[in-house]
Amino acid sequence: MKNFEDGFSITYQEIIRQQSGWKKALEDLKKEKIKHLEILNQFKDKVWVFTGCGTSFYLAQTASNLFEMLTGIPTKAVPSSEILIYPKLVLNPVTQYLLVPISRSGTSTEVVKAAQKVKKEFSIPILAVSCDANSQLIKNSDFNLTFPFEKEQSVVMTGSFTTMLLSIIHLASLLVDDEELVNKLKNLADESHRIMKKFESRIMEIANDNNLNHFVFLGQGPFLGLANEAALKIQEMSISLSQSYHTLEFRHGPKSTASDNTLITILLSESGKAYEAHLADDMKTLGTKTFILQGENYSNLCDKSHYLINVPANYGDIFNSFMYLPLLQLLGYYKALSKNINPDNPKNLSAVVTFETKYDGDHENQ
Ligand code: F1P
Repeated sequence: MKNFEDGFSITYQEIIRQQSGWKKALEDLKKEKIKHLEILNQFKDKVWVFTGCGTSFYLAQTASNLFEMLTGIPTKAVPSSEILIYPKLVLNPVTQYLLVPISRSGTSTEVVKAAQKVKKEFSIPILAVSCDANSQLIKNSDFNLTFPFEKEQSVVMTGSFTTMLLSIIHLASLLVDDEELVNKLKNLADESHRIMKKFESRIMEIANDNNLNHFVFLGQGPFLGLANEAALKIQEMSISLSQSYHTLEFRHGPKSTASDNTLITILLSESGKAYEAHLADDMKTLGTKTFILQGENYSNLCDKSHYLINVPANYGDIFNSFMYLPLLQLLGYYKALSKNINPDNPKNLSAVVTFETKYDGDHENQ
């Protein structure tokens, strides 16, 4: 068995193979078009509640914004634990919902219990999204989005995030009669892989700046979920201090912790790029280093950033997540290597989080 000491990393392999996985998933999802359109038509007048745990919650945040931007269907995103603990803050009695639990394994305790609780106590239908078509979550659901997926051996989620997100974008695209959207979906995997390989050395350069030990990731709208995920990745893989916020929120207090050991990464959006670029320039006065990810058609809004990666023009706020995230996953991976930490074996973590509870569905067992 090859291992980290031999220079092999399963996490790295799973990061760089993810785009080929997208192609396989899309091919399979296309065959389910009729079934998926039926789901959309049955629930397009409901509020779609996306939920998950850890990385899958950040995926839920990103997916809910992108799904609503594409379809106009109202959505919200909550951690599955909130459904268990404060269900009435998530689900009100006058609104009709569809629950969309998201889980790589389909077995994390909170997400499985949340789906059971919602179905049993609130009679809300479940559309589950998982990389494991045979998981408990899928078996307990009314509908599902599953696809062929090479099971991840790594603890941290990488391609599972982007492939499950892509399955949700594909579902949304069925409601949008837009040829340009279909073409972007078709070209996305090749373009993302090209960008990932083109800028891998730039990411290594950033990760090897040993003066940087505090990482802030900023994003608005669908890029907040991505910023949260990027912060978690660098924490999990490299045991580094990281924070994430709505981009413009950073000025309102959190910037007090910024120093010349800080790297502020801004995931620029089409909608907010002027505001976000201005913040990037502001931050330079704090002595921090800035790393901007943006569409190349955003022109030189951030010509003062220390690090800048331009992704292909016109993929915009719907698809730039798929350009940005593989690079941010590599940042966490190479930061781990720079600290001689094995990203395949994150401290205190397991690939799936399950635990026994006193609670059995809707009442406490004494
Ligand atoms: C999600 C999760 C990840 C975490 C780690 C363990 O599990 O908790 O968020 O980063 O990889 O698994 P799942 O419900 O998506 O399987």
